[in-house]
Amino acid sequence: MIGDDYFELRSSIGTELLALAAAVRDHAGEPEWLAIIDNLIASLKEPFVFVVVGEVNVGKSTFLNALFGQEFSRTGVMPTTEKILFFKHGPEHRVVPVTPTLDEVHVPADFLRDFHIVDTPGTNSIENEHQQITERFVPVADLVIFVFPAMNPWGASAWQFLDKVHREWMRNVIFILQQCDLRSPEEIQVITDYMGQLCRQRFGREFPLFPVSAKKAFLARSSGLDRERLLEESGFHKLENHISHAVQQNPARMKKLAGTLGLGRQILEQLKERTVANMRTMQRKTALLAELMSERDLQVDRTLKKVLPALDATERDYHESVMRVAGLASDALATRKAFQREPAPDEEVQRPQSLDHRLLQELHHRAGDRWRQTGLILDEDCRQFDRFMRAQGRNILFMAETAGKEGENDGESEIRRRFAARVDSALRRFVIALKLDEEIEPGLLRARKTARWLPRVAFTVAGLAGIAGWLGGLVQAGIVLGAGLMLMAVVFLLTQMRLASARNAILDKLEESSATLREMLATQAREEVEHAFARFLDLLTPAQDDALRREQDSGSHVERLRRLSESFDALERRVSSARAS
Ligand SMILES: Nc1nc2c(ncn2[C@@H]2O[C@H](COP(=O)(O)OP(=O)(O)OP(=O)(O)O)[C@@H](O)[C@H]2O)c(=O)[nH]1
Ligand SMILES: [Mg+2]
Repeated sequence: MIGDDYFELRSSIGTELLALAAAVRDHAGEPEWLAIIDNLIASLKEPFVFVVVGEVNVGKSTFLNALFGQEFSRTGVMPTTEKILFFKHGPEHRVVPVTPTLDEVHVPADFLRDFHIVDTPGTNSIENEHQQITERFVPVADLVIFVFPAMNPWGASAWQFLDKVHREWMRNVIFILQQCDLRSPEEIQVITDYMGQLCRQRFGREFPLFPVSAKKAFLARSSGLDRERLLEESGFHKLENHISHAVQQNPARMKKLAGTLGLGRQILEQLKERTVANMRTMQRKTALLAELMSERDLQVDRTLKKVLPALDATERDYHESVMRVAGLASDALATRKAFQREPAPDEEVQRPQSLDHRLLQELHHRAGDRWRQTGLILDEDCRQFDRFMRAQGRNILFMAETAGKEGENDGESEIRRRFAARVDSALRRFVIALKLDEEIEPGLLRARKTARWLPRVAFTVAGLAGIAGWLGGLVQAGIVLGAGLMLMAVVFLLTQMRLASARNAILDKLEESSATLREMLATQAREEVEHAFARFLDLLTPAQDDALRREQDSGSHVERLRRLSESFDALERRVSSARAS
């Protein structure tokens, strides 16, 4: 097909412009850019205009039909084309009269999308229309085809018409010597030589001249019989090459393609710039988020370190509290308690003060402020990190208006409240787990059991001493009394030992639990610090995921535009080499 290379190049440019439009849409480019690209794509479709001129019945219409391989223009032995016919593509065959001398003919033939064909009546029959053709169609024509009949190419009207063609448009003119099958090759040679000479004389230049037989070419194309030979003889090969070349090298068209590419390139570069800037922003964002993440971790460590002094001090507080509680335990397990009368089950007794309660009180009293202070530190650290994060992320993670905004700042903060409550509950859990009060009762019970032997022993000793005195005299009684007193002393000591072991058990437990308390408080504090700083993770993690995804996306956008840019490079090279040749 005529101008295949050109149309291939043009459609490649169209494809890349479509790809560019898609990229503009996907990468949120300016709407004006899309409008420009749409216009460029539409203007690419602007068809070539071929105008055919010649005398009546020289085979102009046959030539056009042969050139495009379709019988779209009527031909005949009698003068056939009576008006100027402007052929263009349309969904169905339709003739639209435009002026009394011009019809627009819509034909559903594909080649008419790329070519608009102006077929004219013979120059000798249309004196009046000459002006219309020369003024209206020749200036817009990409190719003006003058058809001369081989039997008589010297008819005056065609040559006169040529005189009227403005010099400027002459470069688009080609000569066709039609119906060459009616002449011998030698005659054709003589005619073409002479036509060349005539042109030089009349116009000071020659026009590309092609002796052809449209009849043979049309036969070759329509019947397909003996195709190659007929085509060869028709002279169309050379002619078509020339027209293709003319289409391909058409300076105005090439300039237009170059211009189209240039405009597309400008949009592409702007889009690229924007996308690269976007990618850089995303890279900065992910880097900043990574930095904030690790800074957050570091801050957690720093805040945890600030908890250490409170832990150390609480250990000391605990030891002091233990002293107090130990005193209370000693009271509860005092010797006299073992020898007191055991209360009846339903009797109202003043219960000894709870060691658990006392220990908790002591711990609250001593360590309460310290932990409130620690809560304050945690709260302040969180606020500080919040400020730091917002300042660092200003305009990148946070819009300017929210960048300065902190979390709520009113009264006792949630962090402090929660921290105090959790530390308190840790202390409670610790004390409850000690079960100090539960140790007292069994210890006392054991001591009482032992103590209960004392009156029995006393009674027995008194009885035995009486009997010994009555039977053996005073000495015997004295011995029994002495032994009895010793036995009582043993019971007394045993009771005291029982009490002491209960007390010691409590004291040991208290002393040993120091590490447990520290561990429980440390765990709780760590949990609280991590919980308090987790709010930043809630903010930073999704932001980081999002930024990473966007960074990847913008990376692939940049890559996509880079590939598009390469395609533009290749097309620009093709256009400039076509323009250069
Ligand atoms: N032998 C021969 N006859 C041809 C050739 N081309 C066209 N003809 C004949 O010439 C006659 C006129 O052909 P058309 O194509 O209608 O000529 P035209 O120049 O369009 O005529 P108008 O529209 O009337 O000006 C027809 O009978 C064709 O068959 C050719 O290459 N060789
Ligand atoms: Mg005709």
